[in-house]
Amino acid sequence: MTKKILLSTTVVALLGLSLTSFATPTTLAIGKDILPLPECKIILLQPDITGDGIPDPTGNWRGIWGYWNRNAETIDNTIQPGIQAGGDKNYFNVGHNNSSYNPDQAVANQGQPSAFAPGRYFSVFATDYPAETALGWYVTYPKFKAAWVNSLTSICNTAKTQLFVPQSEWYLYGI
Ligand SMILES: [Ca+2]
Repeated sequence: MTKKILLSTTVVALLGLSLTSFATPTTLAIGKDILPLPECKIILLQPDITGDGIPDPTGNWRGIWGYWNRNAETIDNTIQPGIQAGGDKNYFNVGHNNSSYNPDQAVANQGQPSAFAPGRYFSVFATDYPAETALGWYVTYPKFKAAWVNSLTSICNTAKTQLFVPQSEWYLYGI
């Protein structure tokens, strides 16, 4: 909101126009892509079970996600029906090459946003998935965009791990 007000004020100042001469910004501010952005993964750990004193993997990975809404407006399902979390324009599915919409909300809705604010956002939410597999996020506004967390996804740094792992478990990661 602050951003919008500042922008309008700047434009008005530059052009010497009154606000009333502006068309509604909504007509110009939408229609660009929303990009789902995978960031990194955390190999989830549990206390040592093999007896070597070193924490062991749980068998699950935690993928961290952000997004980039290139529009100047928040995009939600009033603008794009189906873009609510788990809808057919904003869903998850398992596997590297499985982009088909699965309406099962336990699969399709992994806690992603239902409304995409303007701009680029990091570390918005996390999804758990079995180690050595992949999880795809598929967003359509206006074009279909796909992204995955998988075995190739880089390991999160300490700061990001601290964001998405409860503090009581930081010791497992040596932090
Ligand atoms: Ca161990």
